[in-house]
Amino acid sequence: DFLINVLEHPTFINGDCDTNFIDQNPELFKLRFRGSEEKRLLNFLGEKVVNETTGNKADFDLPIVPKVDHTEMLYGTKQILDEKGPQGIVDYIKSQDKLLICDTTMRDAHQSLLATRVRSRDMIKIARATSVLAKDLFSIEMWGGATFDVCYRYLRESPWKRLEEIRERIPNIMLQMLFRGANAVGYKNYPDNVLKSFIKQSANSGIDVFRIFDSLNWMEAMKVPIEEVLKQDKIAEVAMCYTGDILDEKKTKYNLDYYVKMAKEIEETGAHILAIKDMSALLKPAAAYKLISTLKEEVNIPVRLHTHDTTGNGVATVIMASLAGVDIVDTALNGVSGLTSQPALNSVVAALENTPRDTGMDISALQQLSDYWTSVREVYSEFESGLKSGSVEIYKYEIPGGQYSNLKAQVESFGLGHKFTDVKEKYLEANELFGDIVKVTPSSKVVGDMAIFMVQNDLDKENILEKGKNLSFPDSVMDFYRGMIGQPEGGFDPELQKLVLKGEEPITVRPGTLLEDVDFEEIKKQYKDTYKLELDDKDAISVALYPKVFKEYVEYFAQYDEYMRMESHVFFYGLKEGEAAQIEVDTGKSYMVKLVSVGKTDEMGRRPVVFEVDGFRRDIFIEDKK
Ligand code: 3PY
Ligand code: ZN
Repeated sequence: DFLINVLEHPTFINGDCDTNFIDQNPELFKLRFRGSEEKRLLNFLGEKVVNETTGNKADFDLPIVPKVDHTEMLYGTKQILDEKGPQGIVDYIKSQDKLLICDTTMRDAHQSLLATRVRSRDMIKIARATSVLAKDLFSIEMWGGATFDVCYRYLRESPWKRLEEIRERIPNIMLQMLFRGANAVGYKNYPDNVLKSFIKQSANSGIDVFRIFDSLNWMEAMKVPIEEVLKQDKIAEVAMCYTGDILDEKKTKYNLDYYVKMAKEIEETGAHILAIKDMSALLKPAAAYKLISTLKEEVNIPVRLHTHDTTGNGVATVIMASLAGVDIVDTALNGVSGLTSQPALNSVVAALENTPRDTGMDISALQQLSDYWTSVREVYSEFESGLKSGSVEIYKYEIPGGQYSNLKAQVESFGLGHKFTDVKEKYLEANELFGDIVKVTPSSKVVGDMAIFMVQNDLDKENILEKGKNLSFPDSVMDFYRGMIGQPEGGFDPELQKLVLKGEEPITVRPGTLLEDVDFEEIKKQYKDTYKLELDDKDAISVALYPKVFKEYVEYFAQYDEYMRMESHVFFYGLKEGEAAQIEVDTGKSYMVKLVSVGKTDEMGRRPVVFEVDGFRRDIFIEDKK
């Protein structure tokens, strides 16, 4: 039971169109499920109120969007890239004395603080103001990492639309994404044609800077994505993940020489920028100074620092990096900075005022943006991790920010909440067993899963070879030893590899060389046959990356519509009895909806919910699932 959008379009209904109209509006030929938009909206709200929030809703003030005058065309890094290409950007960076700033508010900050839950609505509303008030930003990180998955899975919105809508409103600043090398925006290796198509499409949809990393710092795994970004004439920023502590002479594996060697290998790939990716906030201020001053001597391409503030030392690390000559740093607007997020942007800008590395950015303009995000954050409080202060135990455990704030919940879900400290100790021990590996998505999950497994089965370094004979190890650990995540520095311990794989042969080549190309036309055909849906190239890529998640996303729309334009407090909490809100749905229509009352459960297990829509009473029933 489907409708084609064009049949409802006023221009089409009035007959005011020729075939150009159709060429210019391809979205009109998308199929969608039939049903009353209004009824679906009320069901969505009713479901929230009856089964999720049960009428408990705090009062939220709508975040205030600063008014800006944006009549003048702003000239920023995006124009440099478009006019002069990637080399133009490299030349621009090299010609600056000021410290260049990237704002991660729309990606890593909320991924690390708010379980990646910030909706496009809250970003799109502030995008225009950001393009003006933060016009001197080097780039804005707003895509990649976990955002892609979470958009479909939890927010029920399209990450592609997010990108395109933000691109439209921020025409002057480069947009940036985090790309997990062979894992793209997922957790496993994908075939080469998926990686290439994804990069090409992302570039077309608005991404200018691709930060590419590999979770084991394995250069081989990054080559295909690097080549594709270069081919697209976008910025290839290649990262080395920072692990260990270069100040500690007892730690010999990831020492200064290791990073210098890797930096040179990165430069040789043709990368435009070298990034130090300090996902676990291990880079101490003095180490940052030492590492960056050395890299500035050893490589010619610009150097960027990405760090987190998990230990509370983040701003100090950024300032020391700046003194050592780092070109660009990642920070987040103060309202969403600190703890497992990035160091504070406004604080860094203020600290450097009237120094040789003055960023030139306007403190009071940035304050308005930060205030906006402080009030947005209120709506997402249920996704906060509960961490209240920085913690230096992270130097010992080397757990990345996002995993650190999630691990407790994961451990609790196994009924091991009381053993959280043991799990952290086992994380350390598991890492040692693996030969001290880089830990970042997805390799950090291997170590985390192994740590929990060791606690569950009373395993330690001494008994694992004996006890492990009769155990089947977690999938992620199996994949690691199979070589499906790549090859770690120093190789695998052969004894452990045998123990885990129990006779299965591991691979030593890049997994992508063994994976068959995905057939995008076949994906489109399947969706047409099963759902009567015409997928575009972007959707087909999403299916290749997340087959199950995308299928659930599509099936969700049998019941509801996409509510990307709905305010977040309504999206997450519905309405309170007596509360009214103007609700815009994605077809562009808008309804004034008031929740009048929620009645008692009847003999059929349903609760009557009464609304008023544009002044008319509407009664629906919602099954009480509690
Ligand atoms: C991600 O892969 O999502 C990260 O942010 C890694 O640090
Ligand atoms: Zn990060």
